[in-house]
Amino acid sequence: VSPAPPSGGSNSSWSSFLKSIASFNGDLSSLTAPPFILSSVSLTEFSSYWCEHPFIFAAPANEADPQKRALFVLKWFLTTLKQQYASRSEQYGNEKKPLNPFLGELFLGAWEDDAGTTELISEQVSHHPPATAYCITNRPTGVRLEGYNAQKATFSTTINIKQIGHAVLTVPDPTDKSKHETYLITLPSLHIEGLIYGAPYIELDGSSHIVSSTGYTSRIDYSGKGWLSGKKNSVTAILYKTGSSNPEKEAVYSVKGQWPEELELHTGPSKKQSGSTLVETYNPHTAKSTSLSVKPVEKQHPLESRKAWSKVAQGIQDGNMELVGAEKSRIENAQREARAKEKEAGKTWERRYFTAKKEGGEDAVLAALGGKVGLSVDGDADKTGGLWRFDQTKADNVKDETLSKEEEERILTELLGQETT
Ligand code: HCR
Repeated sequence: VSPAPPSGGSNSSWSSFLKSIASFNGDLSSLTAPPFILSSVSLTEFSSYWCEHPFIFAAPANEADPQKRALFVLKWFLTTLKQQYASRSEQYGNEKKPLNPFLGELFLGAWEDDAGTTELISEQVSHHPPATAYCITNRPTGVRLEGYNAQKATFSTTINIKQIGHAVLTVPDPTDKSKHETYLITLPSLHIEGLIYGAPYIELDGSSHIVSSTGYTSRIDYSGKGWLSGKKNSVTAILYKTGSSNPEKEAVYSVKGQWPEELELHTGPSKKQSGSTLVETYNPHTAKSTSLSVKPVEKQHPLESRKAWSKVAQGIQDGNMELVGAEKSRIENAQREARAKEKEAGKTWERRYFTAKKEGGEDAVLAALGGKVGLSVDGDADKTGGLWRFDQTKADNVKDETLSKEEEERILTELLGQETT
């Protein structure tokens, strides 16, 4: 099959891109992609994909039955997959390469829907290795998701990506607000399909898990279109009592479908089981989604993603690669210099909203639940620059902060390499 480029690209640049992938060194940020697959969106924005439907995110807090709460958490997780992994290919016809965030980059916003206000804080907490941390809180219910992730890529037939990191969902107990339960969430591996046809898209691989402090586990199995059978972006999931010796048979709920298309939620191990009833059919095309509100660029902090990358984004949109290259280099050089200065002064960059657990320090959630889903107690800190947790004290301190003109100019010049007047 002769490689066809995505629309807007040329055959020769797509072919040389494919050739360069074959000798790819595993660092996704170093992948030199042709202009037509460059996205003007930074990876810090991807944290918002956890909450396309805030009312589904907050729903467990209003359910008194712990087993149904666990189902609601599974349902919410499954409903995030479409935006996380298929939104670019649906919007543009192909996956795109996002901007590689700089250390300290922020993406902040909020959703407003029937569940009230849900806030998003996303921060690039590590550059080498690149890792993004996030915290999403539904204000009225207190449901909170916090997590961090990095990617490790390898090449074998195509680009395969393992996600390193995890997420923790905290749900206040609706029957006793002084208590809360936690759900530890592992992240699926993925690979790029369709490269040879010039229409790259994501396929999820293997399994991921959600294990709760209330004694339930969900196992989610992903598969794609095989040579002879199978459908693209397929998923099955079972929810069972943690420790069950035969989860397939003893599942209390099960799910089947294609994550960007339709999902069927049933009671029992499978739809075919006698006595199994359909709980819900979820259709992402008709489900109400809410857009994230982000402050206008003029009102953003200089380290906020859309403000910091605005010139690069403009260049990508206009196809002006000279501008893109120059503006990217400006930020990268300024960042390199800032790190060198910090090193000289014996300082490290202070993260604005997150703090890494001290090396060897115990994390209560990982200690209690990590072993059940194959996560180590150190949260793979060596591969993500730290075991990152949201720091409420830091967040409270920056809440009322107003930047002076001088401070803003200092950030622009010293951290982003911009000339100010
Ligand atoms: C792999 C990927 C960057 C990482 C993206 C992650 C894993 C980031 C965290 C989100 O919560 C989930 C997520 C979703 C994305 O699907 C995944 C991206 C898909 C492609 C992108 C590569 C770096 C792009 C490679 C370029 C291709 C077209 C050759």
